[in-house]
Amino acid sequence: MCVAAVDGGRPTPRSATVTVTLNVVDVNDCPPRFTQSAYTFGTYENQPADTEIGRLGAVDADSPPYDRFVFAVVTETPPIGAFVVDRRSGRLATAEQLDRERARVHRVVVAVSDVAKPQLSSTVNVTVFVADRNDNAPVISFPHPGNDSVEARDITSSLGSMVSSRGVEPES
Ligand SMILES: [Ca+2]
Ligand SMILES: [Ca+2]
Ligand SMILES: [Ca+2]
Repeated sequence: MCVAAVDGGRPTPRSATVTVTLNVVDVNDCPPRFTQSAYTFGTYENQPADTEIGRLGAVDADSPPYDRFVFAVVTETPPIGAFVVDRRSGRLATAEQLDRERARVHRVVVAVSDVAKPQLSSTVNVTVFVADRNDNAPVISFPHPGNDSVEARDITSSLGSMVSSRGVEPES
């Protein structure tokens, strides 16, 4: 930076210049920010714990050491503790098997906080959709107890014999 000083002398003002070097000392005034305003991921139900759901990213505009940050899960809906985020890498994974018949959509709020004082942080909404697997046996709702299942089998077998008898007797 160059600073000039000019006096008010007449008829000719006198001036002098001096070069000033400013060392700006950084302070922790920037919170870490997620690289996306929101995240949406999909996964299948019934996968083992520690299945990776996705990766969260963040940046902190401060210079070291004020640009270091860690991730943490803040809240979950439904609140069943089904997700865990790696503090350092932002890897979001399951903490247990997911059951689509229990919850098709999970909403997770994740925070990223720097490690300085005062500590600054940001949060982001993560939506996880759970895709279906065929993990439930069909439930027989008909016939009702009573019951018509024997009659249905009889109809099927008699239709079968009618078809085969027609097959061997083309004239009928
Ligand atoms: Ca910071
Ligand atoms: Ca299931
Ligand atoms: Ca299922």
